[in-house]
Amino acid sequence: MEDKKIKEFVKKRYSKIVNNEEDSAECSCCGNTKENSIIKQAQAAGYTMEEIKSIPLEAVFGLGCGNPTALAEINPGDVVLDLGSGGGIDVFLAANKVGEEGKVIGVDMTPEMIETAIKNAKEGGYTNVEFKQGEIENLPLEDNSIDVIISNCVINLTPNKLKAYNEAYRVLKSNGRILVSDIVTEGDIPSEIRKNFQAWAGCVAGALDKDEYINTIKIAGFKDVEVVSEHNFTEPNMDKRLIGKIISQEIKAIKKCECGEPIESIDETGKDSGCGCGSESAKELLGNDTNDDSGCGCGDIDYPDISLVKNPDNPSFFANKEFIQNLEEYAHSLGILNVGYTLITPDLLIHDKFIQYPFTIVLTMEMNEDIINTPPGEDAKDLNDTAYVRLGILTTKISDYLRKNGFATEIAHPYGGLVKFSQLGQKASLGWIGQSGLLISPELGPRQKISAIFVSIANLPIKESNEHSWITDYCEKCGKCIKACPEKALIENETCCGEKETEFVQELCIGCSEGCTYCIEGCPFDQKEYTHIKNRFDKMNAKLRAKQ
Ligand code: B12
Ligand SMILES: C[S@@+](CC[C@H](N)C(=O)[O-])C[C@H]1O[C@@H](n2cnc3c(N)ncnc32)[C@H](O)[C@@H]1O
Ligand code: SF4
Ligand code: SF4
Repeated sequence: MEDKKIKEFVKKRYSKIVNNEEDSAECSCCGNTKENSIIKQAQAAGYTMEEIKSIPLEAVFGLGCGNPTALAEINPGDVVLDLGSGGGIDVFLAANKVGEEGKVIGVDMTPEMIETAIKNAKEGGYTNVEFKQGEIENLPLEDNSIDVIISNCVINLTPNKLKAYNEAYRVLKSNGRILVSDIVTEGDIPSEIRKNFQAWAGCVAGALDKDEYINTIKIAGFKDVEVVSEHNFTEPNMDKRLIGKIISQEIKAIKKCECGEPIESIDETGKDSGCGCGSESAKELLGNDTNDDSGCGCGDIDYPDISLVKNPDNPSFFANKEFIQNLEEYAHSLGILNVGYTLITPDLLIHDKFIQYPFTIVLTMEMNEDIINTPPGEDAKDLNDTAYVRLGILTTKISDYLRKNGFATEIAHPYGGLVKFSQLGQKASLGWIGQSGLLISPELGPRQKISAIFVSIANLPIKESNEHSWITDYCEKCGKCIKACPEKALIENETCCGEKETEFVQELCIGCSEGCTYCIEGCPFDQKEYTHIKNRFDKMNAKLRAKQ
């Protein structure tokens, strides 16, 4: 589903709710059902009758899944921001807490919601509230200007949750905190529900798995991320397949430096430069900080371990076949396409960092159609970054699985520059590096992101041979990626002995800074099946040999 279409659908749905046009029988959560009155729905979300009576009744739509102001420890004088403020329920509750010296700002993308909230504020005589139309992924607010952020059942609706949390981080002051009520999932959600717009607008399809949700907040840079409360979300009309899998959570987190000290300065891009201790936050690592000339954040840097599971004190060194099989099944169930095994050697390290265990598990994940079909630019970069975050999260999950089973691990984040992933993939026999510089695998061609886990398992099933080396000869005759590159970052040179040699001018490549994928799209291995290409190439070579 395209991000823009999702947003339009969500916007339409919430404008219909304001105008009482929504067929609420189809709503799955975050919506008022025919059976439940709005007040009952609000009480079920956690509001007391006293709280409901203290604000304009027209602000209550029964759309929340928690009561964030009750847990956000809002103080008089605070500047509070409500992400996706709807009719203003939480803005008005917070306004009663911050008093006249404080202020509460509500941001919502649906114009009808904003109009209703402004009307409610006027009629309720509120002077310390402000409502702004805008998107939570692009907040119409200054950096470093908010003390407390609250949000109630909104972030699950955005297709780009990392962007929303990055924005929340940007506008928060140092030591500012966020308290979010939101819907998350646990276990598999049927894919037809995931793809359904109605289910997205009803808060289910867009909801992230609970571990991924927490990791997303951490990657945005937040510290002390904590689930304050959680309960199973059910309602009379809920699809039976979802029962027990939809969870309403209240999560709090703080903006502070890794070392626990307040952040001292924010630069012009809104990125914190820490407290001066030199510690790098996950956000800094994924942000625009870069040591290469490509203008993106990839390479050169090591990533912090954001795993929720500690390494075992006395790790195991041997795994039986059944465990390896279960591990691979688990990885595939998460969306990992290939799992390969190899030993890391010094030539594959980009940096001189000590890695305790050389035994390496290499993981690949597909770069989906959306990334490939979106032309270079901001949207493509977002999609590309999201794929890195997703693979980072999956890698962490697989590492957690290993740790829980007694093995010690260390993660090489896909966006990081700890090791050379394409070469590692080749060494693990997952494919071969083509002239584009990318690993080409039978299953995905060049269209993959790669990550790795170093593990204490000394008897990994490492393959001795690599059957894909013929790709070098094929590339010599192809050269389509060179022609496909609009930036002339791939150039064909002739060596002194008349042979062709490809040069990669990385300064010209907009692959990371703009999410360019033309060299992937242009590659025959992206369009045709590996065996088909191999068979034709073998036939052609046989013919040539016969002629000689
Ligand atoms: C920094 C970086 C970039 C930089 C610079 C790349 C570079 N150093 O040359 C820029 C921004 C330009 C870039 C662009 C892209 N990148 Co990049 N990038 C990385 C990163 C983070 C580090 C690579 C690195 O610095 N290596 C260190 C140097 C010293 O190694 P090296 O021996 O010189 O070898 C590298 C290159 O020089 C190149 N190379 C070496 N020899 C030759 C020869 C030729 C002819 C060519 C064309 C390339 C080439 O290949 C190696 C891998 O980058 C890796 C992740 C990782 N840790 O591996 C991803 C990674 C290599 N990138 C990846 C991808 C997908 C891309 C892009 C398609 C962008 C995108 N949409 O994601 C483009 C493709 C450009 C291309 N044709 O190679 C994937 C490749 C997956 C695969 N199938 O192999 C990786 C592995 C990320 C991942 N986790 O999946 N990238
Ligand atoms: C489930 S309702 C919750 C409203 C309110 N928080 C409450 O508890 O009553 C979701 C609200 O978020 C808004 N919204 C959804 N996605 C948004 C986005 N990306 N940016 C800004 N607002 C968004 C919708 O317009 C809607 O008003
Ligand atoms: S990612 Fe784009 S700019 Fe970079 S080498 Fe490939 S086609 Fe060229
Ligand atoms: S486009 Fe052709 S030359 Fe380039 S990597 Fe793919 S097969 Fe090799």
